[in-house]
Amino acid sequence: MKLSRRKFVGFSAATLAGAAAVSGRARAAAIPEAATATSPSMQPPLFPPTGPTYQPVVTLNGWTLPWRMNGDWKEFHLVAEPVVREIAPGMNAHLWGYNGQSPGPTIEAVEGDKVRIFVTNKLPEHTTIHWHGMLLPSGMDGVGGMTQPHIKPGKTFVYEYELKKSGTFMYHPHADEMVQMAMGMMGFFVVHPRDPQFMRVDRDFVFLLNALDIDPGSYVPKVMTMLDHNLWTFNSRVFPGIDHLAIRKGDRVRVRIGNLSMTAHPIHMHGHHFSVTCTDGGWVPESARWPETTIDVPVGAMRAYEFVADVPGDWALHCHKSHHTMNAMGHNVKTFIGVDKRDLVRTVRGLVSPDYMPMGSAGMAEMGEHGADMPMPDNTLPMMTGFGQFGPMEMGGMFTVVKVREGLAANDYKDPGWYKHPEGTVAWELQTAAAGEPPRRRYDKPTAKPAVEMKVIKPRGGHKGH
Ligand SMILES: [Cu+2]
Repeated sequence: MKLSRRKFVGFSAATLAGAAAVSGRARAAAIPEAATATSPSMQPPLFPPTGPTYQPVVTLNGWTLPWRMNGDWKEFHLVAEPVVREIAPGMNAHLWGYNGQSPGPTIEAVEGDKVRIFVTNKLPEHTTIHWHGMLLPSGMDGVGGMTQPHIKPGKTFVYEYELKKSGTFMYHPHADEMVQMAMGMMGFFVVHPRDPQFMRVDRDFVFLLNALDIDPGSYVPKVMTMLDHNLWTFNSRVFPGIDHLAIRKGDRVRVRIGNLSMTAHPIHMHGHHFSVTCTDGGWVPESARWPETTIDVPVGAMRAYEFVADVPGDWALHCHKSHHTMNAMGHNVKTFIGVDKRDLVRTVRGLVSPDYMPMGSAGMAEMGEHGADMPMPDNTLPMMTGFGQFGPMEMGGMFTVVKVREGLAANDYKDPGWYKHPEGTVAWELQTAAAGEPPRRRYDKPTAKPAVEMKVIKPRGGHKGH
């Protein structure tokens, strides 16, 4: 793992050898070291060195927070701080997050564990952490002003509780929430079942849905935006910067999706049928599940779905709100379908600027192809971008690819590249003279008269007062 250690006064920066391997000095100190990661690449799953075994999760473009044991307490250390996050190659955002990243690292533990979580505030304003969905003592719930005093800048608070239930939870501030969440402060908290066979899967992916509003050419999100965001992200990344989900054919797979944006996201996956097996309220009994291909993830909720990956190929996994699979600029581009470009150019050049370039009179697909060549401010991503093996993909935002392949090694999450389709299994172009001019036949019978005759009566002049 590419982890560097956060330096604390009096602490040495030791190399991280394993999840629970911390330096003797750190073990002796009251406060555990806080691991930091800044790479936007997915880090390998973190297997537990001691205690009950489980299949660890992988976080798209993220990592799991190492811990240490202190007696029978599992100790973690989160640092709330400003971070720089690469949204996709070509764009960095100045966000707030935890331990070097937004979203923060995933916390993993086991049902029945006693956890002690240190939270240090390196933000310019106060914060707290709320453990979303967790069953815990009221005073550990993290609602600033209500269940605890705020954590002032430079201070460290300690949260301690026992993990009563396995499942999928989240963490985020409950202090100046609109600003702090708009700045990217959030993370996952996965509690594995104590029985390693219960709800066992072969691959377990997690990611958070978040929205940012960053003007083209700028770096900091506009924190007062309520709904009209322009970057729709999985784990503060947009297509084509989002990790693909590498899966071995035959694997049982879980995908856990948390929504801490301000709008719902219908998440759709191609090629397989799945069932929701867990919400942030716990596991869904088998008798209460039904098959789906799209699952709406409401605001402030988590949905985990499972499927057996039995069909090899490249399968899209994306939000079905089509403007959520686009990047910035999406909102201000007018519809020009059917408009004659020549007239438009003449008119608009006169009105606006001699360099005006119209887009999209025959649809906007041309932007997918030429997006990267268009003049844009620095630190701005094309609205539609990305190339597959057959051409431009015309996507952005909340879009990634599930890649099911034969014979991957267990826990190998490396991108296997584009699917090699077996001969004769790809949609093909008809090459005959008639291809562009199909023979047409009217299917409906044109009627001679409209069914109901209507007479339009000219309205009288305006009402005149007495
Ligand atoms: Cu969406």
